[in-house]
Amino acid sequence: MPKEQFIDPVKLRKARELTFTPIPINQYNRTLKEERKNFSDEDLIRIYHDMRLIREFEEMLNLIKTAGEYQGVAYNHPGPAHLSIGQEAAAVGMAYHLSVDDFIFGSHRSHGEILAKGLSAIHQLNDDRLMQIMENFFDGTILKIVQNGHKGDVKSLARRFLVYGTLAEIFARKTGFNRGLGGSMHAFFTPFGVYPNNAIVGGSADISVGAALYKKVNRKPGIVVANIGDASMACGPVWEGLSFASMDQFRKLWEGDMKGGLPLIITIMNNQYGMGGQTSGETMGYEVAARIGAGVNRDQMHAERVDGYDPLAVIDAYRRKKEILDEKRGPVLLEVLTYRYSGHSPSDASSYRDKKEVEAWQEHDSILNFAAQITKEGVCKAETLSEIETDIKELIVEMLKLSIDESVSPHMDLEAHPDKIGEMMFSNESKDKMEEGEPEVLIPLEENPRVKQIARKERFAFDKEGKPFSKMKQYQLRDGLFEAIIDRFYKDPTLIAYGEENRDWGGAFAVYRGLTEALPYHRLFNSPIAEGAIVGTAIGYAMCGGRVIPEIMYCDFLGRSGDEVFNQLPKWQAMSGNLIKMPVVLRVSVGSKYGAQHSQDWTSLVAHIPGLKVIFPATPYDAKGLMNSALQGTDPVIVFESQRIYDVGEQFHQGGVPEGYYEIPLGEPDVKRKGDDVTILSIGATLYRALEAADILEKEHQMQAEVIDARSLVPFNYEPVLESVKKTGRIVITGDATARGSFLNDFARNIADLAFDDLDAPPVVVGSRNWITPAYELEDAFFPQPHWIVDAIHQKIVPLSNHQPKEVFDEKTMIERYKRGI
Ligand SMILES: Cc1ncc(C[n+]2csc(CCOP(=O)(O)OP(=O)(O)O)c2C)c(N)n1
Ligand SMILES: [Mg+2]
Repeated sequence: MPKEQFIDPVKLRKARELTFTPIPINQYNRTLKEERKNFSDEDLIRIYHDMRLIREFEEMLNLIKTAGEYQGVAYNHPGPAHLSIGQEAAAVGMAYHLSVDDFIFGSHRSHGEILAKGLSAIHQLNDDRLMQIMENFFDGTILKIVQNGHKGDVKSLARRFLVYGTLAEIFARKTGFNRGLGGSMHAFFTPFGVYPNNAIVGGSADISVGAALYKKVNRKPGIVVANIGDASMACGPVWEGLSFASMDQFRKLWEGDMKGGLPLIITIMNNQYGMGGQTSGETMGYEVAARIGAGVNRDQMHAERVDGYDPLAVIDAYRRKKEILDEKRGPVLLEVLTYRYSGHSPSDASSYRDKKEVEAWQEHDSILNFAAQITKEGVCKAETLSEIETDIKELIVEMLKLSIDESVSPHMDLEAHPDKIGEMMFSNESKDKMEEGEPEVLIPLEENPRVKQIARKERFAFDKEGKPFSKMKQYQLRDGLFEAIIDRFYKDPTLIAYGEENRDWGGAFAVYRGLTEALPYHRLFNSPIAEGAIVGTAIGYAMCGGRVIPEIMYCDFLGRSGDEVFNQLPKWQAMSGNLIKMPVVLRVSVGSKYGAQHSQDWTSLVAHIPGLKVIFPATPYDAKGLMNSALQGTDPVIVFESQRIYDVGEQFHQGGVPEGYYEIPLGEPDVKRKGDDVTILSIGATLYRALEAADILEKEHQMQAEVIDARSLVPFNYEPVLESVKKTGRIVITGDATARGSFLNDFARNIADLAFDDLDAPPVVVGSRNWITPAYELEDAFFPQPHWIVDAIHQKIVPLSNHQPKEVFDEKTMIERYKRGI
């Protein structure tokens, strides 16, 4: 809500008409003769070579998949191979003008793009640089393999490196580009500017927007290209990515050299089919996919369709579109018309299309046509092209043999190293900043109004007599989060934060109040209401080397970013073979008072996903210390915050919340109250209800409860809890998540396992009811209440004398509820 942009009713209510500019379709019309001034003979032959190599590579895989053999070499590849036979000109045309500083992202069908971009990089880099890249990559492991038996120059060695690394990855070998953990659909190689390919349709769209944001904010050279399919244009993350990429603020509100559009080309690789669904004519309504650009922004995203069967047309388009990006007028939407002869995958019987259609496209084959053109034009003789073909075939046979040779290219040995993949789930680094440099800020920290306001607050909730200070006077949980975050903004020049209403408003729950004054637009901004893109762009930003704090306003909206949180954020570190770091601290606020769609605690959902760290601080001291640790790390951390307790003061840490920097390690639970008779382990805001329960137990039943605040869900150190259970022999686990399938049960199960001999009774779970969260006035019947904990102890662990339970936990009732699914 930038106040300076006045929204004038008089102007806006006037009658007028929107007009669109024509969207070019296949407008390239230069002849090869005309193009010869722009391309040397060598260039043209190279274009042929690159297309031909991709074709052979994919045909080899097709034969391996369908006949189990290529050129007499037999192999059974059980994994996927989504081939792009027919789409070569689109890939080579794209890569031609891109440098290693230009990053491409792709889809499940991106072998061709990896090879095209890699070959283009090899052409552009000098020998020293190429050797350096090959020597440094996995300590030269791949280089050593491809050097063996190689005769020739560095570029031909690099070509072997590229083909081998890609193929070994497809075959899940530990010597592949991603240690065999990515595979066919996810292979990539960042030193050549090839960024992750994504098996989730449209998955690369919002991630690539984040990569472009990284380039812009950190003033990095190069552009970003997302190669996504025509069918992906139906996907939510793609639309959210388009919305995010084309926000007006880049041009209207960002200042100085930050003013201007994102350096991004979203390329629709339009092969005209999803798997079997025909996009134009059946499953979509756009007819020409480039039409979409017209609805996105005033520039119509400079959208056009080019003929992807002519490599020179594609090269021309990229050259022109790159110019637009250089002028900061991005983003661009480019539709590249193409066609795959190969099935969606080798098991595809092509039942959805007529053989004649495939044949008709084969008659227009880009490689054959281009070969005919260049020989006709006298660029080279047909024999030269045959020699190229022979050379490519030899290369591919040789690399195939190497990549399937178990002694050269083994699979990861998980018998000898059972935890090898486990070790790759997190990077666990500790870094003040992701890059050297001076962070851009607007005022010195001490001049910040919020910092000044906090300086006047009481950092411990109680005075010397134990009386609480007024709420306004107390240093609150939101202040703890703020201090950790603003401190990092002044340390790490790459750090940015965004989400809904983050700027000016100060975040919906006032954690960011004071940040707007401190930071330029490009470090703190309002995003569109696009939770998928909020997380997806953060993933792309982090992948490229930045640190970022995206925010989801209510936990219930996590569903909107399901793919990003479940499939992307947690997986890329391990899928990359640990080449990628993911310093994304995702803040998620758990709602209160707003009913069913605004008050659910979904900690369990994310704790279930391998690859995410999950914390839920419940005190100002823990909020600051845990947030500091999350921001110091290089792993994705989901930080849950409860709206019930943003305003609590520090009641536990004697001396109050320290003013300086300190870290609380992720994974360490904390004993908030000592006791010998029963342990209560709580998650998040339920801590305060657990403490009330402890008061009741003490006053009414002379029982001392030990209350442990989990603080973290993943990772989690069970030792302090086991220590407590050894003493008490009893444990109740409580939190606000609906009990069924919750992490509370995970805790219970593991504690039963680990402390069986010390327990007098099985661990008891007290979670929320398996209902919708009702209105605030009815919430007490839904969320665990202090007396529920007492009632559960009475009914499930030890009978309490003179106790009349109100909440029922007996077996009969529970079995009945389970039967009814509630
Ligand atoms: C979210 C999601 N839905 C469905 C699939 C299964 N699937 C894989 S590829 C594909 C078709 C994709 O078509 P398009 O985006 O045009 O790419 P193309 O395969 O044509 O290259 C489908 C439905 C998937 N991988 N991800
Ligand atoms: Mg398609």
